[in-house]
Amino acid sequence: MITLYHCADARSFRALWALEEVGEPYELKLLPFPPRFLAREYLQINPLGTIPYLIDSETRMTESAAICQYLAERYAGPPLAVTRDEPGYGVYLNALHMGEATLTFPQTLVLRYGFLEAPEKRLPQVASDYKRWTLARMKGLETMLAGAEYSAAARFTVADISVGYAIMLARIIGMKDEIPPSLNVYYERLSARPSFQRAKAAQAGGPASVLDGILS
Ligand SMILES: N[C@@H](CCC(=O)N[C@@H](CS)C(=O)NCC(=O)O)C(=O)O
Repeated sequence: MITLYHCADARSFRALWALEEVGEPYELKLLPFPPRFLAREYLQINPLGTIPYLIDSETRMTESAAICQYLAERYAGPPLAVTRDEPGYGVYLNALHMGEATLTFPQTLVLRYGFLEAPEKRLPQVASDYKRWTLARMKGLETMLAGAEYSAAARFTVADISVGYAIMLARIIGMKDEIPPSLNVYYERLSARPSFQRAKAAQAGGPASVLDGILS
């Protein structure tokens, strides 16, 4: 049985959503955020202290986009994954990694220096610079999508989970009205999927998320 360590609405949501898409049974371990401080024993399991952490037999994984790729390729295949023989393969991998590396990473600086640090340690300049950075990348995403329903191969894949989570986080931290409207339409299409709804339901009732307090 697959085990996933998760904090509500954090990047591990990608893994939870992907698990719901593939339909493989799993055990969900809900942690308070940040587990490094609020669940110290978790460091014995994942020395990085970060979530997600996925265990599947001998396999241990800590990167949300890689977990999506792993679950799709190991347990589902097409249509959820794009195979290397398909024309959309490169675009698929690009979107899968872009969701985390380009679209989510700058948001963590907005989150940390705009919301999570104690007020005296906040850095408004960093928060506003990385907010602008994020919005510029979101504009680039809009151009890349060019009105398509999905990010690759003209169908829903785990690349959409990766990119969709980045938009979900942007909306949580107050950028909903600043990101291009077409990205909100794209996100609403993704989040209407039963798998997304099941993932949200699965995390309900766990420890409160640090993101709860900053919902805009
Ligand atoms: N690149 C990794 C980042 C993992 C990560 O940093 N997760 C954050 C939550 S969104 C975390 O665990 N932060 C808590 C900490 O650093 O103590 C991924 O995509 O999964």
